[in-house]
Amino acid sequence: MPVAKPVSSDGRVIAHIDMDCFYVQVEQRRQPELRGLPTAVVQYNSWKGGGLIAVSYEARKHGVKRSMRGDEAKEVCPQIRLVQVPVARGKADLNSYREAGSEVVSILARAGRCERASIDEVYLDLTDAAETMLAETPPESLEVIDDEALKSHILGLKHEDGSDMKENVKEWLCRSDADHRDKLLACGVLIVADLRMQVLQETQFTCSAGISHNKMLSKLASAMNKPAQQTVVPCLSVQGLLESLPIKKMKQLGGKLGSSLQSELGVNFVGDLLRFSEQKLQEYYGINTGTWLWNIARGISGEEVEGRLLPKSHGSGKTFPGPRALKMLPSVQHWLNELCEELSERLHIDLDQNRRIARTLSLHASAYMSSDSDSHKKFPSKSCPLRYGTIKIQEDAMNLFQAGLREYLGPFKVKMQGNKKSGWGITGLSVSASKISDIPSGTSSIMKYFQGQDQLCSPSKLAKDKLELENPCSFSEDESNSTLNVIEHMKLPEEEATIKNESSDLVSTEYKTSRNSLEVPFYSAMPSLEKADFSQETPLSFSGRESHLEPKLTELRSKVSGEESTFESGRPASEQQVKRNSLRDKGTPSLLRFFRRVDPSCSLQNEVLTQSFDNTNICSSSENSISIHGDSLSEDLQGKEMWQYNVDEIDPSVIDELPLKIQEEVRAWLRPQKRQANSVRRSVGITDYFSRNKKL
Ligand code: DCP
Repeated sequence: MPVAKPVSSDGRVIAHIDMDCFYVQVEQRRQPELRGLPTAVVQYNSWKGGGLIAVSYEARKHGVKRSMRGDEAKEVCPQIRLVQVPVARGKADLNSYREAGSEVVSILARAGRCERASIDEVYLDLTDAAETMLAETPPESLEVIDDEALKSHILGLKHEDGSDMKENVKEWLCRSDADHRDKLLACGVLIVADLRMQVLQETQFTCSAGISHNKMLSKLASAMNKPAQQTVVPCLSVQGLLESLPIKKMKQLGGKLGSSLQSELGVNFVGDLLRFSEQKLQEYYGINTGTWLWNIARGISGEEVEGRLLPKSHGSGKTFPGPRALKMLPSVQHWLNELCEELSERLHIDLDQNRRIARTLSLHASAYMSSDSDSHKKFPSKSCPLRYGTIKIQEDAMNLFQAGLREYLGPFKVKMQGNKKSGWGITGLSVSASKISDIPSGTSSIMKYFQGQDQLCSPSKLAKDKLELENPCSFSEDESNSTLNVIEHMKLPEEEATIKNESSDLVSTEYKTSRNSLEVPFYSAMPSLEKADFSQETPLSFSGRESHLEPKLTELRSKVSGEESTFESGRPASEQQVKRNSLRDKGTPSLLRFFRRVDPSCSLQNEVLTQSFDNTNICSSSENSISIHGDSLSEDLQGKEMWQYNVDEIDPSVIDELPLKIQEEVRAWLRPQKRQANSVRRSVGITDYFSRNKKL
């Protein structure tokens, strides 16, 4: 076996904290009489007693496993207490678990950079805290070491027969001759033990932890000794740990790649990878995967702790096992509506509370074909740009489902509509919203939305926008009618609005179908120049009279005229500049778009009431329309330019989609209108306002 390169460690101290049997603990806190009893939480669904989703450690001792259903659990452990998850909308309501997870996160985040990895898992970068402790109160200087820290498991630490384990640990923690990295880890041990105690005292929850120099090793370690314990991986123990770690236990190697490593290369343990050079691994699996494999064999992982306290995505799903499988489109529609309603609610809470927007809507389903019981074909996951608003999400999700179903049924000659006796059956449905990012700071008020937006409102820009509007959507795969519908009502003008195929087990990986797809969502129905954001990561705002807008306009023009095809690779320099600028000017899906999309012809006719806000004026024009202008704007547009829109055109549902603060402002302008309730036309969505052909 070749000699391994030394394990890389940059001296960081990373902890992975994982709650123990989390849902059970939440239920036990709610019902303290369950504490200490074999308990499991079951899904909402009475089939065979419901599926177990969390099992207490007392129940595990009796052989109860998460893969069991309630009835089986009772067979192996008759005294087990089964608690059903709370229910809302006919499905599991996980809010109490999410909130409990947030309680824990808020405690852990006190200690260092904190990444919420799942509902009950957190990564912490404790490097600074450990460095500070080492400088000020190193473990060796402490008279008493906390008992919880002394109970730590230190990988590779030998315990002589009869030796006191806690004494050994204390010795390890307090070694004055240890290498600096191990000294930092020792500090990490004390910090994490203390944090776990705080979590217990403040929430009544226990958790387990792994402490090492990187995320990968810490995650492995946290699972090694559960519940309510912590495990440390000193540098010198990394190789021993990986040598005996089954390849499938490693994150990301549980699936096809792990199987391939076993069958193609005979790699059964992570340490077996040391037999292969980096080049060889690259030949087999490509440059990136090859290098990644080479690194993990040595315990190297450079992944940063992200500093994110909020979830990366939102999802809502339900299973329909056995006879509950959905076999008709209307029942799928019913459940999708329920799921989308929940998703939409959570998106709005996220928007209101955290000022975050999601950009991608995905649909996943599991299905079977009754005419072909041997088929293992997977229902293809689909995604599209996310539009805010429950009805829109529901429509889009249904269209994604139909696109997926059409593809799924492809080889089978089965009717889409479904048939109760034979045909297809849906055993699981979920919708998720991902690509979530912050609305940039500085947009807390509607005023900020309008500052420096001048160039975008010039008549020439409006003309260009018009071109955008008229530019049809394109598709990157064969479109079904339903697919087309999704795109049509999204009205994503210049982009390749695409329903993306996703492998169900790689749901949240790349989303690079469309140059604008990530920019679409918040006001996706509002075709606007901002959509010409060529970056995939960041929405674009126009925060001033910036010269970089010009290349953007040029891009747009060329795109509209068909000169531009793909942005996937080889970006020209000007385009890269645009991207850089767009990143710099991280923008907001702004209400401004709402206003400035309106055809200039819809100016108001009646008297104008003016309210002043800082240097920007919002002019409410009595009954029919509102104009907005700013000083800076006026300058550039020879003092004439105003954004105007017709109050009659405001759909209350649009207002509901705005950030709360902005809602208040808009509602204030509209108040006089309400008295004229009959004159307010209710349309179905934002798109309706912006139809260029609409008669105003
Ligand atoms: N969960 C779920 N469905 C699954 C797996 C988990 O709903 N298939 C929920 C219930 C769990 C919670 O997520 O309590 C956290 O999952 P974990 O995998 O971390 O498992 P537990 O926390 O239940 O147990 P452990 O102590 O083994 O981590």
